[in-house]
Amino acid sequence: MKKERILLGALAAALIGASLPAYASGKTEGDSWTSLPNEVAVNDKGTLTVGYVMIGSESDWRIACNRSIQETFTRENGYSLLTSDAQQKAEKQIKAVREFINQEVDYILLDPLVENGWDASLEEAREAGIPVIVFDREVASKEEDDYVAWLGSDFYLEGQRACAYLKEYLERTGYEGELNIVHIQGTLDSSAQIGRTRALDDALLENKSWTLLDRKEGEFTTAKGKEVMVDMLENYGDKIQVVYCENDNEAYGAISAIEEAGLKAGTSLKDGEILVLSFDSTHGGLSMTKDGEILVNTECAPLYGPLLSQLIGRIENGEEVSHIQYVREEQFSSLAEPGEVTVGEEVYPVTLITDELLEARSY
Ligand code: GYE
Repeated sequence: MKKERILLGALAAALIGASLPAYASGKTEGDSWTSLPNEVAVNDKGTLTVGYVMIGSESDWRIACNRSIQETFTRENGYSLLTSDAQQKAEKQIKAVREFINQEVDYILLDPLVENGWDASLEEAREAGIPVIVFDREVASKEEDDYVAWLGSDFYLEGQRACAYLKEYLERTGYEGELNIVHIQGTLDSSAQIGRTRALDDALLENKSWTLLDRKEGEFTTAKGKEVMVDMLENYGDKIQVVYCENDNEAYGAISAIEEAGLKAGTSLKDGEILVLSFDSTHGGLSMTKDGEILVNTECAPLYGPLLSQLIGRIENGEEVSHIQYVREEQFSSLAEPGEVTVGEEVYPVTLITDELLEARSY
């Protein structure tokens, strides 16, 4: 992807034009919404040292996210990037925050594996005067002074859009019977899991004919997604009509288990095909959505590097930054209808996947 570069000095002017529009959602009033930009803010005032507390590399989404940060925070752009890979261990992340504090970095970028357990280390960073920017997943506390800013997805809304799509699909195809769902969850206590799970729980309460047969943790990986799907197929066989996967990698695993069981993942429930719902919309996930193996793919945007560098630019310039900022996302399917879904009062378009769209997806 070609990146345009803007100098931090010129950033303030650039950002005034691109001020973040308000966007109706279920969120607190005053929270901002933005799209992930391509522009990297170049720091020309001397090198800034940034410590990135990584989660790991469990999924295609995560690999794309890590790469985006590594490609943004380069020497050339005025940064020295230190990274610490927690390999999915919450304790390792807390240790990494402390190490970055000891190293007196200028900024800490924190993508928290889980929401809880952050109070002490965030307080230590605050006492050391090191700004922490939390992004992607959330920490439990939203207190103004626990961290400088949070940027990420509205995971609950993502789940609501997925469930709204399923409901709309059933109505349009005239399906009126009972619906048996299995659910593969992401890493427990991660924001992405919490939001997407809560949305399904709410939809189950609302749609009386939907039954949750089983729910298991798939850790956001292909291997675990497959393992738990094999298990659920053994227990429920062709009773399963819908698989709600909390990311693309789990969907790859689930689909491979479905095929190995001699069943078919597809878009025709009436023909006995299993409907797979997924999140992320990576190249692999979108390609399976285009082929109809995934019914609907609700996007979760991973390329945070440029937005994080812009935010640091604003802070360096002494500008006010939004404490909470949500990223706008899309939803994709290979079916022309439904072309939109409604959540609350809001109507969201569903994009039909084309070859061009797939080609343009860099991750
Ligand atoms: O959906 C999944 C990943 O936190 C949004 O984590 C992220 C999630 C993403 O491993 O693929």
